[in-house]
Amino acid sequence: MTTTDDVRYDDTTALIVVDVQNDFADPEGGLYVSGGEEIVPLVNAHIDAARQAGALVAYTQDWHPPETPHFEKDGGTWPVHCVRGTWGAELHPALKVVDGPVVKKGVDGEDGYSGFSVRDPVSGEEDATELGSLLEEAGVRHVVVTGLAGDVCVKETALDARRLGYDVTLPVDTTRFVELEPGDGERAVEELRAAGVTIRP
Ligand code: VGL
Ligand code: ZN
Repeated sequence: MTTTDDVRYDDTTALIVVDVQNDFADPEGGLYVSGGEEIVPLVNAHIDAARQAGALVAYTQDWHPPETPHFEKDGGTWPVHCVRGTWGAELHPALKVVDGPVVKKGVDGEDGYSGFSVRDPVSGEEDATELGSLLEEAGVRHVVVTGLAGDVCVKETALDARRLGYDVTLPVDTTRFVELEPGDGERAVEELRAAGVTIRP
């Protein structure tokens, strides 16, 4: 077992690194999350601790087609970001990428807020990604969620992990918030706490 501050890793734990991509983590990115670049070394420390303990490290990547109702220009919410195959969709160059699955979400134009599921923004139809079965096959019981953004994809991933019955921890210093509305970050943390997610400094 290894620890990074208050988070423990062992071989029944998975670290899920959510959307540490240029569009979110680089100030030049299409949907830059303020301070996003600051988390990269902290996330890397968790990746090291997880690896040393034999924990699974899984990454997610928001991966949109050029046109999708996920984008404001096509009737949705967000500025264009993480278009498949572009610089903005690449994992941040300073992120440590170790052996482990990389799960792409939103590939068919769905909203892919949670790493575990995607949802058609028009019909509302939901579909699972491969992340759930990957964790199940690996015998995972504890999940640590990190990355971007804390009030969107990190939140939805953590909530889904709770729904699936995992013990979930969010080291909150390893995320940053979009704050589409002021206060969204604080509300997200409260919602996660209420859902039984352990929040670590
Ligand atoms: C995200 C907004 C839109 C995220 C993805 O990764 O948090 N936010 N798509
Ligand atoms: Zn997106």
